[in-house]
Amino acid sequence: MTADLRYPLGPMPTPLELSAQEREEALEHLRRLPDELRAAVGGLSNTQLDTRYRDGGWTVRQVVHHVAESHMNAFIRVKLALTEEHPMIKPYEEDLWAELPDAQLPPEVSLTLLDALHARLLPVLKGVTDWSRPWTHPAQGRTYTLDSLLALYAWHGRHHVRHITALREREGW
Ligand code: NI
Repeated sequence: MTADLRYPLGPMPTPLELSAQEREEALEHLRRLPDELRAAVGGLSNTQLDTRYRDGGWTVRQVVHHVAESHMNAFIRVKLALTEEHPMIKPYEEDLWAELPDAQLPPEVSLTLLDALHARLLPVLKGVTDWSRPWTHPAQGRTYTLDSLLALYAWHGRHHVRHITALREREGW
């Protein structure tokens, strides 16, 4: 039950190579994400925004800010992979980031940030000609490609939107 609430769309995708159609679909998910996240929190009160989407999980407010900072990291990783040979990316402690004071700001701050961020991320991704360009995650010691990054973040946005919409369905909000 807890696992289902945490992974409503199933686990994060593992490294893989996408077809042209799968890339188009992933890009479309990323294009729509800012609007979908804004719609997911639309009309929620501060009390609702400060409700955890599951026991022990983040609040709705923390989820929104997390998506923005996760996708900021995605943007940096894409640009590193496109401009350096086999870069080592920098992991970060997402649970600790979510405890810093900016995670208490109104969601609109990160929704506006995501609008601008995806407006820049999408053209960069649409310009990719070699989806096999690699990057390495030092903690995992594994090498990934731009394809796996695209699949990961297309899943990631929908995964967190679903946390919020599933909570609203359960609570009747
Ligand atoms: Ni996440």
